[in-house]
Amino acid sequence: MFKETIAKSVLVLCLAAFLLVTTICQASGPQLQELVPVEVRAAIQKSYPKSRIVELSDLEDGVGQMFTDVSPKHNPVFLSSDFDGNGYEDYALLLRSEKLGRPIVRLVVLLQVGKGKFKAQTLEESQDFLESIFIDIHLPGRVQEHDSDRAITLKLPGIERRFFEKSAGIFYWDKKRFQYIVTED
Ligand SMILES: [Ca+2]
Repeated sequence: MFKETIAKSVLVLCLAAFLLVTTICQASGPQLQELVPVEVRAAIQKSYPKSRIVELSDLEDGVGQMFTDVSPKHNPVFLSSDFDGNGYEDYALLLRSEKLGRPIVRLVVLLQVGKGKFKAQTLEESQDFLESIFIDIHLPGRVQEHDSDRAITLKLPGIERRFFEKSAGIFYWDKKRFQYIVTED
């Protein structure tokens, strides 16, 4: 009888501990920067020492809700793909820092020029609507320019930068450099 009581108490304690840990994990969720590979974080630190990767808490609720399964493959601030077609995985990130006392967000691409060797490039700097900015992969295919007859065909995955419920455009590799096309305004 006594042994049974102890066994039951242990079981209840274990269950309580499990529930507590589960609740804490769900409440905090994954930190976006933890999804970024260490060598990529090191390259960012070197090129943008005063920046940090944008976190979900920087963004308005609507953006967060679109990315309920925040994972390395699907999140609003960090993408990886072979954007320039050289066979190495590249990375695109949103970095937050300050300029003249005001917060800014940079869209940065790290092109992998050799195994584990990165070349950083700033594609864009934003000072407004920082809570609504996010990025996504745009798969190869036809893209129509906003308010124009012009259309292009992406041969490689592009980096789509969106302002939630406002506007969108795609940075895409064209021979030797990134070009930009507005798709929504
Ligand atoms: Ca590449």
